Amino acid sequence: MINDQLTALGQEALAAIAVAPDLASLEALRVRFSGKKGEMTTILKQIGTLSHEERAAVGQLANTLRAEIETALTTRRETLEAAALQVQLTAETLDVTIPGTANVVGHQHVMMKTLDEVLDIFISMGFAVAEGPEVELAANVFDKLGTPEGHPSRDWGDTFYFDKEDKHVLRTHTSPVQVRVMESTKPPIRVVAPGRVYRKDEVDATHSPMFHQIEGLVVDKGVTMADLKGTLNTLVEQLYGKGTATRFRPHHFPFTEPSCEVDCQCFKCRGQGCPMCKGEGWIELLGAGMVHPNVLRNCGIDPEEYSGFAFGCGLERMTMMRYNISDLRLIFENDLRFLTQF
Ligand code: 2NM
Repeated sequence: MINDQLTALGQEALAAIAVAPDLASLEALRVRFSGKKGEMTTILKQIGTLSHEERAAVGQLANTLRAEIETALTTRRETLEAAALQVQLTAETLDVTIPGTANVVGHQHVMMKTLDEVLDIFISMGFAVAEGPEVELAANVFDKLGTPEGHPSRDWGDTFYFDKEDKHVLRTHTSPVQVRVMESTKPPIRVVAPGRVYRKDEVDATHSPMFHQIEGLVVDKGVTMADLKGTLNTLVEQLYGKGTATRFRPHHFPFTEPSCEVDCQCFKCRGQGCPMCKGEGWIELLGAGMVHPNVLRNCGIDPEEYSGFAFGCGLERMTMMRYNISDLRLIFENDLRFLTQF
């Protein structure tokens, strides 16, 4: 009687375990058939009503069935776990051979490359680098530099004014930085001032209302035009190679006297004449001169005691020559097809 019950239970259990659809139902079957409070235990509670011999036989059958059920549970669990793993592996398939999306890493702008090269040269000669505001007092941009009210270079058509009183302007050159240095530093002074400057120009291949300059200033006792020539010759030789000739032509600037423009021998044709230098053999590089005594005085430096030289140069023009760029606008358009070439 109990044997029959056990055998039937065993068959039912094995049949159910073999087709358990998932691990949760399998666990439910384990609890139901072989758990401590399971159906097997319930049947075996009747064992007390049996004789000694019958008990042994029932006990043996119960042990056999228990073992069969355990084995079936284990087998089914392994099958279900393998299937679950397979499902997970398929769902989480990762193709490590697909090329990744690389981060785009930027690089230095071609004009800042030129600036760094030029700064390195001046720093090696003992110059410091100075900066100042782009919105400046007209006094620093014009008055103290020998261009009083009414001077043509202060024209409304050329300068971005900030207020009706004309007291503030977008600086038209970086000379106000040197003015600030002279006002705040006792000579000797050796500085270069790179930065943005603004003029009311229409955009074309060689003009932009915002461009960059680097200007320089040396003030000390006994500074002469020879120091100016030596310094600028060194710049040209460092940029374009030893032995590159320079040419100093007389010129006029309001803030220097005497003033000059400095040409360097064409670095393409070495002075023979070519399209780069328009057949001249020379390329205009910068403006320079001995700082006007009135400018020194306006900035709190006694021109009887000190003298100085200064120079100024456009960075875009220099970059265009250095990297053979034909149109200024390319420098500002930020087209990566252009920028990544440098
Ligand atoms: C130039 C040409 C010549 C210049 C003068 C000064 C200052 F502030 F010392 F007076 N800074 N830069 C200067 C002189 C600039 O640019 C073409």
